[in-house]
Amino acid sequence: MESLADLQTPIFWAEGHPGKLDRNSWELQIIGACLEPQTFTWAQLMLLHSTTVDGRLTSVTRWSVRGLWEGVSLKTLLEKVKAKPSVKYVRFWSHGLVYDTSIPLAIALKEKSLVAWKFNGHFLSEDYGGPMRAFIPYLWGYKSAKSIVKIELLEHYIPGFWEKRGYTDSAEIEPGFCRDMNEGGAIKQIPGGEVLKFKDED
Ligand SMILES: Nc1nc2c(c(=O)[nH]1)N[C@H]1C(S)=C(S)[C@@H](COP(=O)(O)O)O[C@H]1N2
Ligand SMILES: [Mo]
Repeated sequence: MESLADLQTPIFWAEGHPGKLDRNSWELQIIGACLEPQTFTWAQLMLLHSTTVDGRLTSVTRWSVRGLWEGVSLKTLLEKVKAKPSVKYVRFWSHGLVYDTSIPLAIALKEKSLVAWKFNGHFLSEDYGGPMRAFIPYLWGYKSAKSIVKIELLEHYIPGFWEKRGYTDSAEIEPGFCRDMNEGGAIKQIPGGEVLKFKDED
């Protein structure tokens, strides 16, 4: 099955490309409003119950790519660290701690919200946020932070990299036209994140 590169998915790095990243020594720290903050090594993450979801990454710049995303659900990770009942938002931090973004807890707990490491069976490359990235298909792509090293559990909202620069805090996907990368960039309509065919054409 096709990789993100095969589908010519655009590569976004507002903070600059991170260069080569090492999967085996990667660590993901979870801190903030929880009883048992923890740093997960790559090996520890691989032992967790993984899940594969069919979902779309849809950018506010109007392209969308669908595939099978594999990783661990945020719900599982939040249970592991014993998130406090006071948690309201989940904040992702990318490698280098320049790019961050936060999502409401209710979205983080949905079944397709992941820390993902594979797309269509291929490990994510550095271009696409490897070794691991947030995958939040319910919201615009800027919430799906790439190459994450830290997750912070917040009691109050903090605007992230793009939110401070004018993108909405809610990142609710608005209906409209966008390019479907699974179909060579053909223009389609997207109500609520799922790209549907425009009109009745095939
Ligand atoms: N660290 C980091 N994560 C990021 C971004 C970024 O610039 N830096 N761009 C976001 C945006 S706007 C989108 S649409 C998706 C794009 O993912 P891709 O570059 O893997 O296609 O990543 C999101 N995550
Ligand atoms: Mo985006």
